[in-house]
Amino acid sequence: MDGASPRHAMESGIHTAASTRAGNLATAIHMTDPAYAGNLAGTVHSPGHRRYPLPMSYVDPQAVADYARDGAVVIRGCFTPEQVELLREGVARNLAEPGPLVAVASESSDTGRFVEDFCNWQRIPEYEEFIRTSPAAHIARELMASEHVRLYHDHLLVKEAKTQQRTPWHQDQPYYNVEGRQNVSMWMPLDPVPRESTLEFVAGSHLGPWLMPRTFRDEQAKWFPEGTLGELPKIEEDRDAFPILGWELEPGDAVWFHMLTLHGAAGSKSLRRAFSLRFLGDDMVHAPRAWRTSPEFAGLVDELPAGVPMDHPLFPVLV
Ligand SMILES: O=C(O)CCC(=O)C(=O)O
Repeated sequence: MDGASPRHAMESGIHTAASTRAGNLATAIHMTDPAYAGNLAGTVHSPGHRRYPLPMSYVDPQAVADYARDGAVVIRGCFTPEQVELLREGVARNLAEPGPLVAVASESSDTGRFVEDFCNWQRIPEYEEFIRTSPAAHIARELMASEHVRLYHDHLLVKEAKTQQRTPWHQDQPYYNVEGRQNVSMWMPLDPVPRESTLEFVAGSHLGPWLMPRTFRDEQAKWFPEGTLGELPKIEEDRDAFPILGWELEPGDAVWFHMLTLHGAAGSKSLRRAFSLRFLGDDMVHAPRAWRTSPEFAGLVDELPAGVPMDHPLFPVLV
């Protein structure tokens, strides 16, 4: 199903877009309530008594329900132009001074380039400011239905103009060194993204099995040994058979998806800078691997046993 949706908000701040293919509904939420920028949703006042603050809600309950059902949801306008600009500055700094995990995920013959970098928040001040001051962690908390939110890592994904390289369909969780159900990844573009090159999701795949992670360019099984996990279906060869969600996006919008949700993206005709944050909820624990994870957290296995929360300075609790 395509979740491409009109960008106008209805009075309630929620609009529902009919799917063009599979007939399911994809709901896009507009954060139009000015209260979201503050800390309190309101107060309860009973005569003669003090006012009790109500806990702030950053996310419409419909988005929380959609996330639980589909494993992916779009939240429109969740970040201000200033927050988008802050990240553009961070990305410029990151590209000028790449970190040790930087990688080019496209062929040298590509007419563009797909550049990724990971785990830079401690050295890129704009990233840390965004992580600590934007509503991202609060939104993550509500989507994960978690009391606390821990940062897992940041991930930069830049497709230069004319990049042909697809992001192959994959789940993120099998590449990682964590396990549990309460998690969410935020992916926000810093440039307008048309429907044809947006990040897409297979609705409901977060409820299914782990599938074999492979290298993007040559499909090698560098993580789980061959045969230990089922193979991904050939989604691109039979797109109509899958409930595919995807939304045209503007800077300030973000898509939020579960670490087990199958996702992928086409190449991009125009520059597509995307910044992603991965969040961990209460039930997420360390799952050391016998192989190099992506991203790798070198030496962590010596500091954090298996099965415990990711209680380490690399993974600060944000909320
Ligand atoms: O930006 C892309 O093309 C891919 C994004 C992705 O796979 C991810 O954020 O996990």
